[in-house]
Amino acid sequence: MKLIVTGGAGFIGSNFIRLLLEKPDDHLKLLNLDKLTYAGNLDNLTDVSEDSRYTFVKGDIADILEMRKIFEQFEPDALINFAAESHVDRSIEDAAPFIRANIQGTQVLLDCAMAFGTKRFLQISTDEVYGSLSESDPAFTEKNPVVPNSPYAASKASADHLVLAYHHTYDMDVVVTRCSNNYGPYQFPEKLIPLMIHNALTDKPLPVYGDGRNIRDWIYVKDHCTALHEVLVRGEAGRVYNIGGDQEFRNIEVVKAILSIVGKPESLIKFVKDRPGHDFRYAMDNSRITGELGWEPSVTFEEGLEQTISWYLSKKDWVKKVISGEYREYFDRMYGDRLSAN
Ligand code: NAD
Ligand code: TDX
Repeated sequence: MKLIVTGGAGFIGSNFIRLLLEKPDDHLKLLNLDKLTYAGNLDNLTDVSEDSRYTFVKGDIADILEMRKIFEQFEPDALINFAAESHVDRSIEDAAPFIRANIQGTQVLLDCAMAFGTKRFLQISTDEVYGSLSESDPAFTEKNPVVPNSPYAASKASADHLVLAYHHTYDMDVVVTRCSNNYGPYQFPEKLIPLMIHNALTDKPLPVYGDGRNIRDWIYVKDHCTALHEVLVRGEAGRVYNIGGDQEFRNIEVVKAILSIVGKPESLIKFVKDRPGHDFRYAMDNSRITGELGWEPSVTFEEGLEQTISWYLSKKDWVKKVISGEYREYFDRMYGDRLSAN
């Protein structure tokens, strides 16, 4: 199979590529297509870069001319679209890059897939398209309405609608997955878990938004990747599959668990100004993927968090490299006032 993986230099995409290349499949040809934004990092894939089944091409999924050339040359059988602007806080600062990458980029890929006869299109989406739950609401099923709240979530929801519309209108073989919060190796330290690990290890304040009672459903990235492989190979065309870890925790519980594992005091926790429009709770009902494809999450939050912290401890150079330059400016913009105002 010839497979294009867009956004393969990011957190989940690089974990997915590693999972595929670990399988002894001589028929696989994998093209990693990534723009290498601040979140894309080829160091995430140094261990597989010499694999003869793997190629990397730098490109912007929203650039139709570039994309047409790549499709023409590679002639993919399938495409899995991870490429996106993925951080909610950045979308609140400036929505424009999210509209371009997440919506326009998806439209360009769909048009190329249609024009060049790509047989399967897997769109990686998120639980955030369903909006927010209260404490007592049942978890999201695929039948929940799509009511996104942040510019990021709205851009992902738009892309989902486009992908499903191409199935309805042109009978394209598409599948959409919506996953809960991922954590694990190679996650950029702007998201909650890697940021808190990094700050705890370097004795910096841990900025918890609002009162820290917001709830997320955490999934270890490798479990997400095994689910994606099942959906890619066996998912039904035109269908949406929810993927979750069945591990709901309040942010403050997550932060305290990290401090306890690394042996740092809770006095490092700093409650800061809340995220505007902050969704209270996400939770995923996995019954469809479990019932139809037999997939289940296998890593508990305790195991996954221990493994993730060990990984960050063993990859201090990786962290050092990714938090230089643009990251520092972002951190000052995002947290400078918040941390000094409290
Ligand atoms: P990430 O930010 O780590 O990686 C995104 C990758 O996309 C980067 O390598 C970046 O360079 C690339 N990219 C961005 N714009 C591009 C463009 N225009 N053209 C080509 N490449 C581009 O994100 P992630 O956390 O790995 O998320 C991957 C996907 O999974 C995203 O679509 C995200 O919405 C979705 N998702 C993420 C989570 C999560 O918890 N991280 C949960 C559910 C769904
Ligand atoms: O410094 C912080 N302090 C804090 O309290 C950060 C970065 C986050 N938080 C809170 C906000 C959220 O309630 O932690 C929770 C998790 O925040 P993020 O890691 O930014 O994730 P979230 O906004 O939940 O979105 C994530 O899950 C769905 C991913 O970033 C998305 O790409 C994915 O689609």
